[in-house]
Order: sequence, then C-alpha cells, then structure tokens
Amino acid sequence: MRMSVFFLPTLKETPAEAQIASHRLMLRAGMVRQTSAGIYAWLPLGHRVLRKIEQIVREEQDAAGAQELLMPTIQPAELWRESGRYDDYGKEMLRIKDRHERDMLFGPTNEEMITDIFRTAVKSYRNLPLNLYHIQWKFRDEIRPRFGVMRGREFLMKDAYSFDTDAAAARRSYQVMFLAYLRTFARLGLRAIPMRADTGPIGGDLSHEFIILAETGESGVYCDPDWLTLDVLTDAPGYQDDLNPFFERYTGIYAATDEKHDPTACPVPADQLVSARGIEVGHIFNFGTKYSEPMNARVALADGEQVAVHMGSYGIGVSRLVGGIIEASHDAAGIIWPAAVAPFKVGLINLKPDDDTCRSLCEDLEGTLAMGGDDQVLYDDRAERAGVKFADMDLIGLPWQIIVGPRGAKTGTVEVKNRATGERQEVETTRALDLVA
Ligand code: 5CA
Repeated sequence: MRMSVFFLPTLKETPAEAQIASHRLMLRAGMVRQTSAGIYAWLPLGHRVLRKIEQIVREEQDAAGAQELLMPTIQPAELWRESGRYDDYGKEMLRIKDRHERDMLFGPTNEEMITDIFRTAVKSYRNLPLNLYHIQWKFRDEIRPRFGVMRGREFLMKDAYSFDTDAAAARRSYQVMFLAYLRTFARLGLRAIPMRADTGPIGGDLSHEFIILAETGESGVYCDPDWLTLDVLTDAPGYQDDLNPFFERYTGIYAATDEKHDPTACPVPADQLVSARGIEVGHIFNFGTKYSEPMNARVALADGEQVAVHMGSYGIGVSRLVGGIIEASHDAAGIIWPAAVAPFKVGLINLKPDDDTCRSLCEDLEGTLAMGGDDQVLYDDRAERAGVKFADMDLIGLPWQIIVGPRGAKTGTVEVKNRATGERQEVETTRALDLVA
C-alpha cells in the first residue's frame, strides 16, 4: 500500500474531547471517526487492526471447538419477553418499531436468540455438547459513552453460547472457553488476568472477567504475582487434557474485588497481591438453565427424560480490544502495535521520492515485501518533509521502519528502526529484509 493513495487522515493536533491515550491516538492516527456519541466509523487503518483481532479471536474459538454462525443485529421483542429481560434491560436497550408497529430492538447480546435457534433444531442429548458463536455489532445505549471505542454505544463483540446436558458438562465447556480466552489474549500480545466476577444482568453463578492492566482502566484488580510469570501459550494444558487442575489453580486465586481486597472472597494473602487498574476485555458466564427453562429449550436424555439444557455465554469486546491494546502499548510518539495485530508490518520511508535511486530502491523493497501479503508494507512515497514522515510513522506504530535516503541508496544501504525499542541499524537491503522477516 502506498501512503500517497492510502486514506489515512492523521491529525497533528490532539483532539480536545479525548481523555485517554488510546482515544487520542486512534483519532490522531486516522483509525476511527466518531459519527454520533459512542458510535464510530472505522477508517482503513483502524479497520485493518479490527479485522486482525477478529481473526485471532475466530481462530481460537474454532480451535476450542466452537462453530461460527451469524445472527442479525435486529431482534424481535417477543424473544426477550419470553426470558423476562425485555422489561429488565431498561434504557440501555435501543427499542425500535417496524412499519407494522411491531416491537424490535438492536441486540445488546444474543442469549435469547441463540436459545430460540437451538430449541427449534436440537432435541437430543446426542447433539451435545454444542458451542455456537458469532462476531457481530451490538448496541447498548450507555448513559455515558466515553474513552472512544472502549465504552461505545455500538461495539463489535464476539459472543459464544454453550449447550450441555448437565452442570458438570457445562462446567467443562466453561473451562474450555476460559482456556481459549487466555490463549486469545496471549496471541494478541496481552496479559489478561481472569478475575471472579458478578454475573449482573446476564445471570448465573460462575463468571470471570478478563482484565488487561492499564492505568486508565475502569476496573480495580488484585492479582497474584505468580500469574504474571505464567506463559499461557506453552504452560497451559491442551483442550483434550484434564483441565480441572489448571482451572482450580488459576481460577481460585483471583479475587472478585473492586476497590479493596476482601479476604473472604480472595484466598491470596494481601501481601502477595499486586493491586492495579485494568480494562475488561472479556467476560464469561455459566448460568445453567436461566434461559432454557423459561424459553423451554430441552433435550431428551438416553432414557427419554426431557431436561432443560445448561448454558454458558462468553463475550470478547473485539472493538474495545483495539483501544485496550493501545493503552497497553504506546509511548509519547504514538502507538506501538504488537506484531500480531499491526495494520502493516513495515513502514517504508522514502526520504527523497523525486530521487531516482531512492525511488527504484524503495520500489524493489516494496515489491519484495508485498509478496508476503497486503499487510506487509506501507510505503511512504509522499512528497512531504522528513520530519512529517517520521512523526506519522511513529504515530501509526508499525513494528518496523525501513528508511531510505539518497546517501545510503547509492550504496544499497538503508536504516532499519524497531518501533518498540527505538533501536536503529544501518544495513544492506538484503539484511534489512532479514531483520524485519
Ligand atoms: N452475553 C454476555 C457474554 S457474550 C455479555 O454480553 N457480556 S458482557 O456484557 O460482559 O460483554 C462482553 C464484552 O463486551 C465485555 O467484556 C467488553 O469487553 C465488551 N463490551 C461491553 N460493553 C461494551 C461497550 N459499551 N463498549 C465496548 N465494549 C463493550
């Protein structure tokens, strides 16, 4: 991609309305544009990151055995009357009437709809366990949308729903998702802390929030320092293993506390805890038959007995994660993308686009890099001052920069800069390609 044609409306000034770093940086880097309070258009740079996060979330859900489907954003009110939540949900639910005066709503979550889909299709224990998920826009008319995409009114969520014949099987489905969440956040370059949580309007008796540490977070967290040394991607069990010991170890120790440590809820002694603030990026619930009973979602067991299915639901804030990752990874100059979610891997800066040697060297590098895919290189071929180019490239935070100037270009030498460490090296072009590979 060439910057001269890429739609990247960066801002030089810091937008006054943005209170936290991620909101400021997303606006300045031309990732999003607010269209109404708490509602955003995703511009090409932001959209690339959103899609990458979405894809990692999807791959880990698939690996855990969940199956993707896609439910609509608009739902009929009847389903919510059946569960009893139509009135309970209050003003956060955006209620709509269609031309026939039928009550509809923009879905804030999908427990009712998935239970309806399930009950019309599944009648036997033989079809269980089952876990269905989708990645779809939700709407919650938050009273105070703030911090950009972190607390929006419209936001992208992955929500999965598990169905099991009994409480023990449902607990296993919960453990599988718990593990999938740890793996997902680790792949995104984040350390997420699972914290016992209240179940709130979703209901149930077992729930965890996944919190990433950031000063600007809205949640208070206490964390066992042991957690901070666990390497989820290598130390955690596989989905086929006995998940119980791991689950007991890592779900027993995180307190459902907010501002102060409660020793009755948290088994870890106060002096072994780290206290911090964090951002909730995921929330999982095991709520048994809370929806299946009133909505009559039953299966026949082997002996013919009809039982209400045990359910769980599992949410990840996909659009919130974009802001969350920036909160966890930025500096004074801008964003520092973890490689897995970077909109492009390399920013190629041509300091003198009207110089033939610079241009042909850059075009060679661009061509070679682009063979790896359309997310490999963003080529700054604009006729701008060097200072502007450096500032923009630091702001948008691509993991690597390759800087081509007229002096080096004559001898085939370029500068490679690592955005995270700031380290710079003058190297030959082939070596530059190795470094960023
Ligand atoms: N039905 C359940 C699980 S699928 C549910 O809706 N859970 S939730 O309410 O906790 O939302 C799941 C995740 O969506 C949260 O952990 C958070 O990361 C994200 N989320 C919730 N509200 C917002 C919001 N207003 N803006 C951005 N992300 C949000």
